Amino acid sequence: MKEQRMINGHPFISYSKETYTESETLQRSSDFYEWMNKRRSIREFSDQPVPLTVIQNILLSASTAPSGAHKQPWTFCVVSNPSIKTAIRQAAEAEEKESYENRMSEEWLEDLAPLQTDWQKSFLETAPYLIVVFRRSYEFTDTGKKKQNYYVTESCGIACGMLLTAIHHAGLAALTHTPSPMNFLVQLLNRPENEKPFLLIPVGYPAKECSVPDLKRKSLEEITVWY
Ligand code: IYR
Repeated sequence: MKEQRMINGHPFISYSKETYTESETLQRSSDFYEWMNKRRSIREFSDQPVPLTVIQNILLSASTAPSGAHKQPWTFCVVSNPSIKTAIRQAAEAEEKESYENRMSEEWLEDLAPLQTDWQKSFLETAPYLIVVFRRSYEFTDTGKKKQNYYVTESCGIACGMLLTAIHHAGLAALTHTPSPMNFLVQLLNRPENEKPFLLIPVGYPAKECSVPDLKRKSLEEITVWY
């Protein structure tokens, strides 16, 4: 156990971490980029099972994310029950059909053409796990009073980024799916009023035959300004 000392009545522990030589640092940062650049969102999943412990570990990794005032304003609902997955697919497809046919602008549909998506979401039943991330805008105290969380969107976004990285690291793949609107998830998963759906992330192995759009990522020049 690390030794605690108090600062203004609050416990602190000393922190240090492994560092590397300059050449090791160069190598590690480059290797990590090469490896991260192999991550792709997929829409064709295998139904091959994934051990529950793997899902628990990737969620623990996600929850190491920094968050406003360390409130950790997220709930990860993990769905493997086939009838709940079917209910989610049916509700998502109903919304998506309406979106693709009536709600999305021509410009939006044109922008999506390279991805060749449509309203059908069979991956919601095929993927062994659906992780539904909820953002918690506030908490309830023991006496039922509302207590504010901070930077909830930023915190959940970072946690989801770390979740996707942990999924990739475990050799699995995922999709960041945002059926719109997502309110049906509140009812289907029986969530409390302080939680709002944030992202729906199917997780599993890619199908044997899995293709992804041949997208290019922006160059360093395109994404940076140096001062
Ligand atoms: N939610 C729809 C549409 C969609 C929107 C964006 I922005 C994407 O990057 C991909 C899809 C769907 O999931 O099909």
